[in-house]
Amino acid sequence: MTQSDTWFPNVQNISFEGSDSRNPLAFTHYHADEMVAGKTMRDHLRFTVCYWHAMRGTGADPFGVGCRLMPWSVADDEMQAAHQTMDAMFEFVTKLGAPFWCFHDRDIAPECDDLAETNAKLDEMIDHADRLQESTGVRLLWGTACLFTHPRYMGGAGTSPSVDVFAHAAAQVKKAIEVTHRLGGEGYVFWGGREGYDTLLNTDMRREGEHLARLLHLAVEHKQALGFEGQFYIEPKPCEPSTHQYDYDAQSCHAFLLKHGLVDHFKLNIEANHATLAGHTFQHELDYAAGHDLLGSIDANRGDPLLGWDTDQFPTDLRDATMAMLVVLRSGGFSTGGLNFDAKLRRQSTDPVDLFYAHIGGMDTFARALKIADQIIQDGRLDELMRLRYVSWDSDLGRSIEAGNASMAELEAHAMKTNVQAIDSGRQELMENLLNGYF
Ligand code: XUL
Ligand code: CO
Repeated sequence: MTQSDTWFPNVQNISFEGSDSRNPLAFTHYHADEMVAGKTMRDHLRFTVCYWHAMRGTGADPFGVGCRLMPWSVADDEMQAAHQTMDAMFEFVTKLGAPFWCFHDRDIAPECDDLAETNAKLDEMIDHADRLQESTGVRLLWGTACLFTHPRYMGGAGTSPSVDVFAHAAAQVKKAIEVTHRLGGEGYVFWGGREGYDTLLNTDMRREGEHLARLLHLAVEHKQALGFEGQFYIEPKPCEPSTHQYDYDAQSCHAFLLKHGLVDHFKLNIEANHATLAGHTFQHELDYAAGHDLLGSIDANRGDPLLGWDTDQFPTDLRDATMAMLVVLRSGGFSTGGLNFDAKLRRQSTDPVDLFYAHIGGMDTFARALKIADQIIQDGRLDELMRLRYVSWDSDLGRSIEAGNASMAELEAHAMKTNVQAIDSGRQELMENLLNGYF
């Protein structure tokens, strides 16, 4: 591994110093080689740095333009800036010790007036990324196409009322899958940023759904033609910027995938802040996905409970992270997925070193969460209470209903002789107390 020291000259490689350390540029809990539940922390957590927030974030919000000019963005032309930004990205990820990165096509190379020129510039940056992956050992968790920033996508991409826009989106997805494949990406994400509507007055919802499914089928066909074996993911989000987004939450994505014959080709990339926007907990979305063999990857961040929008803050809530890691561990862990910090610095965090503080905090939070979740599973008291709650289903009658063998008449006969008035305690308070005991 070679490493450059150009963009963060005052930061050394971040190392594990243990929970007594007072060094803010060290890990207190993330110890990559430490074994937890049969695997290293590195292999459990598969931390990923995202290009768009980490390298391209400017602190802009709906009320103000960017207020943070990172040194790698200062250049004579767009391609020089693109090269510098990618160098800075790999220096950052290497010093942080995260094994993965991820990107949108338009994060890494500029968009030009025509698609052929845009693709050529993208290829130049993919060559550069290939070299940097080779020299640093950093790998690509997933790639994606940005189908929401350019004005042409104002009415959606796969769901645009314009067939020309649909074709442009398809071409962009085609190329983005190809370059992800070329970089050895372990997956490819579809986030339907504007695949929804602002008003039903001008929206044919049924037709738009069919079009979106068609785009996804085309992507599956192209993936197969290329021989790309990475996992496809849909990243649910209920709204923002659209009033309603079709891939609303895990359950509605599941229904969409089933309806359109796509369920064998996709898993879900669950994002914490998207879950809360949908009125769910992060744990709910993960649990739904895991329970239906759809849990693929995670965008680890958090919202602000006092703000109703996608603030994409770094995850520092230990309890939330622990509930997430419980679901991940119980479902057997990540295979192609990982924990991607789809999170951005606050507007007032203007120093490049803040990127290190932010990611170190997120990594230590999830490392602690992993250890606590493992302890909860080893200890088994919560699992036992859950098991007892359903124990009546382990009876002959329960098994026969679950197997589809019991008739209405048998159930009626059973009800005649049991006449149940209440069920055993759900033990919620006890379970909450037990949970607190692990922190
Ligand atoms: C937007 C969001 C995206 C996706 C990738 O809310 O989460 O950045 O993760 O397109
Ligand atoms: Co995301």
